[in-house]
Amino acid sequence: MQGHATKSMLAFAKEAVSGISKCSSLNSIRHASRVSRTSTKGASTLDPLKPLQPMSAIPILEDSERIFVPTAEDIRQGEDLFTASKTNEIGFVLSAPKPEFAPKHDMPEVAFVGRSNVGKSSLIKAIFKKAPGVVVKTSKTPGHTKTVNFFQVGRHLMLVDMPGYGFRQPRDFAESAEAYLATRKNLKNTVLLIDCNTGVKDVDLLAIEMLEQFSLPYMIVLTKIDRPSKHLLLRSVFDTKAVIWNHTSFCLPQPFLVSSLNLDGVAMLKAFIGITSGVITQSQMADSPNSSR
Ligand SMILES: Nc1nc2c(ncn2[C@@H]2O[C@H](COP(=O)(O)OP(=O)(O)OP(=O)(O)O)[C@@H](O)[C@H]2O)c(=O)[nH]1
Ligand SMILES: [Mg+2]
Repeated sequence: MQGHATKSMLAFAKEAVSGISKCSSLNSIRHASRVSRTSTKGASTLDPLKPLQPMSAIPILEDSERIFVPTAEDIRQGEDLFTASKTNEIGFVLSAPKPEFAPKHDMPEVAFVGRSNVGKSSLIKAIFKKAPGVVVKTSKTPGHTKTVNFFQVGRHLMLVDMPGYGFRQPRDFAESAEAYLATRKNLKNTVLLIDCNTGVKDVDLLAIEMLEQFSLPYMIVLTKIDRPSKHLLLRSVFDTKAVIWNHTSFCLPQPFLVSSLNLDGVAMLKAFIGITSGVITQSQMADSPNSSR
């Protein structure tokens, strides 16, 4: 990596929302220096990578890879963003079988992609835990989500639940999901989910290749981290990092870890989505010369 660009999270978010090329946005964040903020007590424990560090002789993330260290304020704003209220209505909008049926609006969108059964719908459901009226359908049976489903978060952004690829992938996957990823102007960030218990499979490498071809900024989120032992989880993190290092140019170097079952890591992801969508303004404080952080 030729890491010389120094750009803040705020700059990334601004670029993302102002529609500057997705490619330059993610390259900026990928090569960004560590955001120089001290995490506030309590907030950093929300990062499931942290308890794994004592088991590793080397840093799990180099400073240059640790792009996001959430503060308590980031977490608070992330929680607010995804809490339903009269002034922040959260709900299902529509299912689009093809991109031309997608809703028309000027908000940023964040898409959740991954193998069937990896936990995409469950993660969106976990993110909407404080929006109890929202129904996100999940299932033990792979191939459950068949269309591209849009969920609106106030007037701020949309989360997009995609059909899974791989086993029992919908027949029209190319015309629906792939076409959405290839063409959707509102798409600002893509969350690629990988099951930490199985690791990156060949079919995931194909998905990575596709996202790279589209020059899409994306991040990898390891799911179902409540299942493996800490040692297996740590191995999965290092394997994922190797994939990011060897196969990607547009992927965030920092993998995120989540459990939709016990909500580990979900608050951190909410804050990150808020910031990179330009909704949360934390970095204003971090960037300000008067900032005490
Ligand atoms: N233990 C555990 N199980 C999970 C987690 N997330 C999802 N699951 C389970 O995994 C199965 C699949 O979850 P979904 O969220 O429907 O998966 P999906 O990726 O949306 O699947 P498709 O729509 O078929 O592509 C369900 O049985 C979930 O309960 C998690 O974090 N921990
Ligand atoms: Mg689903």
